Amino acid sequence: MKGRMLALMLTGLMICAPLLSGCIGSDDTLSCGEGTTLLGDECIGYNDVSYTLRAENMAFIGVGGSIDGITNPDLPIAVGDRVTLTLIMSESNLHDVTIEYYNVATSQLTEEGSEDSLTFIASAEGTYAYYCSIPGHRAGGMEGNFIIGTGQGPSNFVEAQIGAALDVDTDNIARDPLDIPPPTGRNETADVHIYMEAVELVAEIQSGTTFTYWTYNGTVPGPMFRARVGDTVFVHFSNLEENTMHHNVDFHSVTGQGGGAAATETAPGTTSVFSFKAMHPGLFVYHCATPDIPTHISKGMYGMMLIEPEIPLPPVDKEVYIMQGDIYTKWRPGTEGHQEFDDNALFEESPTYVVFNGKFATFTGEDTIQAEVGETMRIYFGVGGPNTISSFHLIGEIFDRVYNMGDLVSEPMQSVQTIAVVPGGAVVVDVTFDVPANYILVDHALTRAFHKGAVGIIAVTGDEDPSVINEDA
Ligand SMILES: [Cu+2]
Repeated sequence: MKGRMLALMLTGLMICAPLLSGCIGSDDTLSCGEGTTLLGDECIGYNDVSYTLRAENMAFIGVGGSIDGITNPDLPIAVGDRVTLTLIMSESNLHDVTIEYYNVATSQLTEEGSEDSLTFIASAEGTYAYYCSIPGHRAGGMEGNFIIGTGQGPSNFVEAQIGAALDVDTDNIARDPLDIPPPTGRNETADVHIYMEAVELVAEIQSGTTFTYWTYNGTVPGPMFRARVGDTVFVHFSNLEENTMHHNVDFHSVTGQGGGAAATETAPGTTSVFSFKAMHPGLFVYHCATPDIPTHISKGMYGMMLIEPEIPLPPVDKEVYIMQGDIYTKWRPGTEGHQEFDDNALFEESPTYVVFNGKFATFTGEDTIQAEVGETMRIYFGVGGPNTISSFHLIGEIFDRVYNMGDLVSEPMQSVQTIAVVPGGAVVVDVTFDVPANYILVDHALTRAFHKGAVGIIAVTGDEDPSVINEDA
């Protein structure tokens, strides 16, 4: 497509004898005169057509003429017209206009009042989308159509091939599941300061395949924080200067506007601080709530905060922090190269990856979680989502205690095989390992585990106990 467009543009610029109807040709080459363009094997004259759109609140608004004030207007064009489309920023954000079929785009604009244009010759009849290519913005509503000729056209659009894998900014995007602050050990309230940084970075989603993540503190999920009910928590939230997007945090543990999202809305290169009182105990999710919110979450912006109750949970031998998320990419798992975010898949809620701690089959190989026979493990498990419910299950074990929905005040459920954890929800499970085995963590909607990546291993070593299981009986 690119080569053909280039040829069209060049032929449009070439000058031949001005009084000819535009064409100079031999048997297999044709070039067209100024003001004409090659369509099929004919040179025809073109008109110049201009449209202007402004970007505002996740939409394109028409400026002037028949499209004035219309949201995501249809833009009619005659076949062969030379089209100039100008984008004006009506807000500070990050937007562009892309027409994938014609392989043209404006530059990505940030400043309110800035503008850029693109030009192409509408050589093919049909309906072709214009949209903002910033991840999530098309799904968020920044999409309209060029209607070229009748709008009925060839559907000869070829799906793009994946590009080469990018250099990574980190060796491992997955947060270490054992990296959890210890219990507060306090029986009175205190002021607690937490420090968070929005970090946009490239990492492997699986071996040979990279993805651009948006994170808190450089990992998925972000840090687990720990406070006690009644504490005052001071949140220090920075957005790195080199980032492209605004970010913020909605804490489910916060009582008040947006869970702190309004107070933490932060442009690249700046820091926000706010405080809240932890009114309720429980295990709470936090996540980004900057539009397009599902995209910011899917790309990795979630984590959890444990607000300990007045009567703490019984102590355990080992604590583990795991979160599930669903990721929407253009190509299926196993495709090597740099995965791109897919707005259509997000809209259809059809994730290509469903993962623990941000990565396909995390906690396998050298990242397998280790434990010993007789240990009791407490798993803090949450779903960042944005969309899929987890049917959380540990193959080969039964959860002894389940603090359902992250409720740490009620009596726990007991002897549970599988627990549903909703997006934006969490659970605390305790499990004691009776015999050695490779216990397999899954979302028991098993396509997600074995095709999309929601699988991990807890390798338990120690003495066999044939009274529990005898594989040679
Ligand atoms: Cu964000």
